[in-house]
Amino acid sequence: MTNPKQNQINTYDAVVIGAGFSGLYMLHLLREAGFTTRVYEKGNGVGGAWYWSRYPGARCDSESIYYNFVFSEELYKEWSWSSRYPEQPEILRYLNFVADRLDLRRDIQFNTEVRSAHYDESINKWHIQLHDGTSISAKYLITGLGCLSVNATNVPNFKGLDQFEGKWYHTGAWPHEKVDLRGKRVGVIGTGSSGIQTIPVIAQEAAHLTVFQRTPQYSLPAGNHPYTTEFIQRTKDNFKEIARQMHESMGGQPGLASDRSALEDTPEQRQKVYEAAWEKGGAAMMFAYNDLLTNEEANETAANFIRSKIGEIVKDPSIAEKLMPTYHFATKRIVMDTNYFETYNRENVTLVDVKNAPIVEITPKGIRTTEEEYELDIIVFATGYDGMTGPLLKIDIRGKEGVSLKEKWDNGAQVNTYLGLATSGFPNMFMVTGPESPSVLGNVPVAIQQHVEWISDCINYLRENEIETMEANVEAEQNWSKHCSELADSTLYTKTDSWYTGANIPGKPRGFLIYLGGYAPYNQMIKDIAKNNYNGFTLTPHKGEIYLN
Ligand code: NA7
Repeated sequence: MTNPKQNQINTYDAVVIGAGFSGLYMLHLLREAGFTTRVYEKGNGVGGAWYWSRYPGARCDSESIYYNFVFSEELYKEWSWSSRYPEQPEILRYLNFVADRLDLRRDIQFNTEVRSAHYDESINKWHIQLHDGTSISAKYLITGLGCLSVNATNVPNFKGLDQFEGKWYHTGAWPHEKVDLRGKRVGVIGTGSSGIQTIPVIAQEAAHLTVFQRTPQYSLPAGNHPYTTEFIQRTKDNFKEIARQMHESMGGQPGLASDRSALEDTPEQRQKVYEAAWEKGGAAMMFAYNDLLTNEEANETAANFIRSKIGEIVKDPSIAEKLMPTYHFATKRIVMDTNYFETYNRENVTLVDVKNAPIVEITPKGIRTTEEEYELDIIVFATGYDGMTGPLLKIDIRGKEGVSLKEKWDNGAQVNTYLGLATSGFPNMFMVTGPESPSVLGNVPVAIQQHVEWISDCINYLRENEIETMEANVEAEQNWSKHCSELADSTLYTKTDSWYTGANIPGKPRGFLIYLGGYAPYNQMIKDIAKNNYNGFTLTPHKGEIYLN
């Protein structure tokens, strides 16, 4: 039977995929500018990753007062955060508040998956196919998929998962109804940010918790605390200054950078600096000195300090030893916790080192490593995502001559983008926080606002100047990718396997897909490129004349 919707064609100026921070703001700006815009969202509500990541203990690792939109003073002042690091339900409420306040829902189609987006060169339009067979066409395609998305959760391919008699969940696709852990034997695989947030909370409810750890982490105390109404009022009174500092900082959160090398200080001075940063909590440790990410010796001083803290907190020295990381501090995404290491002092928690004794299979009763079988009622996969490229490659996106993004990027070759905003061969397609943009190395809503504003200004420019298509030049993107790799190679980041490098996904081509030059310099650079008639892009006017920049 043919699906009646298959013949139904709708045309928009712009289609946006995803209704998280990116999609919401993109819709707002394009609609304000008079473009017909439609957002397609897989979930039954707004929020993106915050809609799906409902695992116990899920919270943000950026400070709440910076983890919001600052394009509107009014909007900022109407919302009040309750604590320094907000929990997932509060962030989701915030995004719902934004959607309501800006009346965005009427242009968002929920419960809708975009299956494919193919560029038709004969009419310079994108044809977008939805899961129910509906076809849409649009002049502009904008991906607001996020760098880590429910589409690209990583559930390792363990033998036997389908035979497991209990229940299993991935942290990034958690059920909406409460999962009752009381009296249950729970296993958590993974000790990244999600694992470290959920482990202390699960331990309090479950009968027993077994943590399967492959790589120990330098988790830092979050130092979370409620905000007073006076403090929140002060942030509102200082809105302009806060917004300015966010945009002018290297990572979207002001006040963190140091101008000193760790090696300039004596061990005693360093100890004091690190103690103060540990006490302050959050990301302060990472920014205690300016060379922790570029100098191995400097990095090791911070790594040693954290290892000694783990040794002080965890009572059993053999468990403490297993929890001590050895990779370069902060070269995996830094993790912040509330009582993570303390959790290993509990009677009902077991730590299993699966680096030494890897998981062999999931059995009907639980998890079997090379050494032992652990019986479980629930398995939690806190095993992360196929980050950066994964969310884009899960959709069949094809550009000119039917070439897919997958063919372009997933064949072992270097991912190529221009500024992380566009990629050659895919005209009139823009990626919010795409690969090779600053994206996840900072406070992501700021990176999103910078990209969304740039894309919106760009689409306005194309309309005003009667430009039919805009496409990144091959040479410009090759230079950009080379620049990104060189910057990454000048740091310690590329010496560690992580989701930043693609090493967490078996078979994924390696590459450091984040621009490390900092949010503020990057934002200035993309603005200058725009001012310079979009240098590095080819703009083709309606009449067929070509401007090569
Ligand atoms: P992460 O940070 O990618 O962490 C995933 C964890 O799962 C990490 O400890 C991995 O160990 C572990 N893992 C992955 N695959 C396996 C297998 N096959 N066996 C055992 N352990 C495994 O994901 P998160 O969801 O915690 O965080 C993602 C981001 O969300 C985070 O950075 C914040 O930006 C928010 P590994 O370290 O690879 O040895």
